[in-house]
Amino acid sequence: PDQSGLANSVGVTLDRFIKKKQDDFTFASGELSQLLRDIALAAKIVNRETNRAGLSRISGSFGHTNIQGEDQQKLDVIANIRFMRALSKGGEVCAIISEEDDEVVEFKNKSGKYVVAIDPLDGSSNIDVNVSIGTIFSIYRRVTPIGSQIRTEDIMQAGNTQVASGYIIYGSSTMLVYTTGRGVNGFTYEPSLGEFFLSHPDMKAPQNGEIYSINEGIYNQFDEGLKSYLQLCKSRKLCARYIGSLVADFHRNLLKGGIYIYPATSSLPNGKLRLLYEANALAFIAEQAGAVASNGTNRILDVMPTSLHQRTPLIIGSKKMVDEVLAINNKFS
Ligand code: AHM
Ligand code: MG
Repeated sequence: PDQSGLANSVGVTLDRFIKKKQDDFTFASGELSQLLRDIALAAKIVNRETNRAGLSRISGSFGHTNIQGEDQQKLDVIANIRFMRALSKGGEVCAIISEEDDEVVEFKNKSGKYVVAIDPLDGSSNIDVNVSIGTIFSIYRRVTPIGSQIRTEDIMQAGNTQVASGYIIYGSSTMLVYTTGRGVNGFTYEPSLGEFFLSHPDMKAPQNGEIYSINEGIYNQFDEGLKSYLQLCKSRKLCARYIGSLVADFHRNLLKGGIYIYPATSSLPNGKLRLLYEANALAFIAEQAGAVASNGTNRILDVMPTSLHQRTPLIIGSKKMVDEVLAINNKFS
C-alpha cells in the first residue's frame, strides 16, 4: 500500500485544500482560511530567505540588499518581520505573541477575530549551520467582543482553546503541517511552482516508537525518574536522535514513532521551551494525530498560562512511550 497517501491526492494545493475544508470550521466566514493562507505566504518568503542564508554575507555583490537593509539582519528577525507583515495585512488578526517580541504586538485593526502565537524561526542554534529549522504557530479566537480593547483573557488562553495550529519545517524539503482540530494534514512545497501540495493527508502518529530525542549532554541535571527511563531506552537499544530543532525532532518522531523530551533540569526548573508558541501548537498537532503531550504532570493543552513567555517541560510523542515516562515519573515522585 502507498503509505505516503500520495496516490489520491496528487495535485491538491494547500489553497484548494483549505477552501474545500472551510466547512470544517466552526465559524465558516472564511477568515480562518484566509489567515492560514497568509501564514503559508509568509512561509514561502521565509523559505526563500532560509535557502539564501548561506549567501547572505556575500549577497550584497548580487544586488540583493533591499531598501530596509533586511539582508543584514539575522534570519530569525527577518522571519518575524515577514510573519508580522503577512498577518497584519490580512486583517483577521488583532494581536500577536511572538518569541521575538517581549510584549504582545497589538494591531490597530481591532476587528480581527484571531490572536496568533508564533515562534517565527525556531532552532536558533541551527540557523547558521545549514540544519533544519522551523516556524511554529497557534491560532486562538479572541474572547472579548470584536472591536474592543484586547485584554489579558484574549492572550492568556489554555492550549485546549486553539482553533488551529501548525508548523513549517525548512528541511531537505519545506513542509507545512497544520490542524484545525479535525485531523492533521501535511503539505510539501514545490519551489519551482511556488505551491504547497498535499503530501501527507490525515497524518497519524505510531502508538509506539523506537526513537528517543533528548539533549543527553545535560543528563546530570535530570531527575532520577528520567535517568531511569533513559537507561531503559539504552537497554532496549532504542535509537537516539536529537537535531536540536524542536520542529524537526517532533516531525521525524510524528512520522516514524518516537518521543521528544525537554525536561525540567536543575538549572532550568521549568524546562526551556515556551508554552504559548512552542509546546501548545505541537501538543494540538500531536493529539490530533493520536500522540500525546505532557509537562510531566498535566496534559500540555490544559495548562493555563500565567505569563507570555512562560516555559514548560515537554514530553511529547508516541502514546505508549509518553505513558511509560509518566508512569516511571510517578514511581520516583
Ligand atoms: P530557540 O527558540 O532559542 O531556538 O530554542 C528552542 C530550541 C528547540 O528548537 C530545541 O528543541 C531546543 O531549543 C534545543 O535546546 P538545547 O540546545 O538546550 O538542547
Ligand atoms: Mg523557539
